[in-house]
Amino acid sequence: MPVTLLIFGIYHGLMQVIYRSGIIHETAMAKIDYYQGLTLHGVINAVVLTTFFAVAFGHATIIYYLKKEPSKLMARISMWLMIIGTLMAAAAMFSGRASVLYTFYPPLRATPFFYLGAALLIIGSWFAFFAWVKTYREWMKENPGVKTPLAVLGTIVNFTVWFVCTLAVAYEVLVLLLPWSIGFTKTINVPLARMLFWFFGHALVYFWLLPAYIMFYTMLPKIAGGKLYSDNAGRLALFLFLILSVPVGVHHQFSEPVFERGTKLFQSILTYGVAIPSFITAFTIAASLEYAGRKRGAKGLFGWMKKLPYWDKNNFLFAYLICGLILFIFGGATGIVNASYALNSIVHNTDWMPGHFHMTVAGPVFLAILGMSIYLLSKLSGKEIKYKNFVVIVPYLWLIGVLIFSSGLMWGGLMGEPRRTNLGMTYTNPENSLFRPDWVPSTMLALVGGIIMTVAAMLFFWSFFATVFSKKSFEPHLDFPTAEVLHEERELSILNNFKPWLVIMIIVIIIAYVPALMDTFKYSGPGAPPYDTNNPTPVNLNNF
Ligand code: HAS
Repeated sequence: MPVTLLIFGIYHGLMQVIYRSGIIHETAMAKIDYYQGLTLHGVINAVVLTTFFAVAFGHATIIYYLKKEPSKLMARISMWLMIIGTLMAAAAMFSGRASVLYTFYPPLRATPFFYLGAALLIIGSWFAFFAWVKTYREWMKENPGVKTPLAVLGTIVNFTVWFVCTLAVAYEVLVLLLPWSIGFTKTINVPLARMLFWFFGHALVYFWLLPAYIMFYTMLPKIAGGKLYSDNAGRLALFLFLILSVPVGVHHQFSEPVFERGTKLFQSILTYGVAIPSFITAFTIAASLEYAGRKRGAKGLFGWMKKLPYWDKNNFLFAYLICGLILFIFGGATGIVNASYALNSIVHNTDWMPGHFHMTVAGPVFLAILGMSIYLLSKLSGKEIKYKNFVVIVPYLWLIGVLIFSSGLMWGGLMGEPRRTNLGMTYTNPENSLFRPDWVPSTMLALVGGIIMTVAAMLFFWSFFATVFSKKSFEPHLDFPTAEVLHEERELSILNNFKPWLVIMIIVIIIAYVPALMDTFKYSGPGAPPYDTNNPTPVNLNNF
């Protein structure tokens, strides 16, 4: 279902570059308005696809590595809640009554169905998590003293972060947005709603990322032909994500006057901190790949890079994971630019930002999702993958597309191009008095990248759906390539015990967010009535 919806998500991505490069000067295409399309693009790609994938991959890792099956009833409840929620939100977006983008900032208002749908999607994912926790606790009782498998540790860390951060957005949706959208409350506290959203919003990006990290640590070294350089490093990185993913949300709000300097400074420092587990990962995975390359006969300092199985059709996961890692070098570096308060004031709300996040969420995250989806589809349905040549070309085409696309966006961003704006109506329309000729080359570059990305996605869909509709040719089974560890490391109990990390997590969140909450109450202005995307005056509730 999410891969089918992704067809619309990708189409609206293509439409973005077409609108913005000034190829068309319209507010809508095929009766879908610019902001409606952008909402569909963001919600389908960044929220629906990622959440469904994380839950499906989580089920698979728990079952495979613990050799125990969590409650089927809970899994079914989870699946149906997520499906019903997605259908409600999709109906709201397709009918044009929820053009509020994936951040759904008030005072933009959507129909209550959109908020309810989003809440059900999230609550559904909790059910899956609760079942895994029960299974994991049973496994611990049956296996005293045995180290938690790294993939399971990653899944539990990821969903703990998800559960904690979604509590804030559930409060925002159920207590603030829903009653205001229905008309029970007349106004909303905008700074409070935005703060709650970003409490969730940055942890969300690591919720997207960690399934890919699980693959980098537990599978990539094996499929590269080597071993994992350090299991302890992987555990440490995952636990650091547990404590640092949530208390950094204010770095999305550096430009907002509602937070005092101290609040921003503290969360800025923590943001540098949350880059550390990714640096650990960069080192550990590069070392694992170097070992694999040398085992394949590589010589010299960088010779290992040439010896890796880039084009092996029967080992296509390697291509997806390595292309994601390469993109993440640039995605990570631009993230650190964003985290720097002074530089943030130059790039905030410009095209730089989608440049950054397409090299992260549309980089390692998206490629890991695509690769693993078709891998699991084949294994679990017993069907051979069709058009394997396409499957192995897709990540390289996508990598080239994203590099070109993001370069165009970041170049434009540094010249002041705003994000989330239909530039074709004004700035990239030579007929308009606001025309900016200097923004034409950058938006054209983004267009070229966007077209290459679309071609890559079409090749993927071709192969994916050809496989879905093909005949079963072997017995379905669940199987993951699992890397051995290079060194037998000293076992550290702190790296196999959730409790101390959970306590630190709670303390750091309190230190970071109590001042943020106090600032919000201290400086919030009067509440806001609801607004519609295309209208600068408040919505008349009776006409909505
Ligand atoms: Fe970000 C905004 C800071 C990571 C996603 N980010 C966003 C938004 C999204 C997003 C979607 O501080 C926009 C939200 C919106 O709509 O407004 N981000 C960071 C920092 C990191 C970071 C410090 N972001 C991510 C990840 C994302 C993501 C991951 C999605 C999955 N981001 C920000 C800030 C903002 C922001 C501000 C707000 C800006 C504003 O003003 O609005 C760090 O976690 C990054 C650390 C990463 C690294 C890279 C490590 C490299 C690795 C690859 C190694 C390669 C190998 C291959 C081994 C340090 C692991 C070698 C082999 C060969 C053959 C070459």
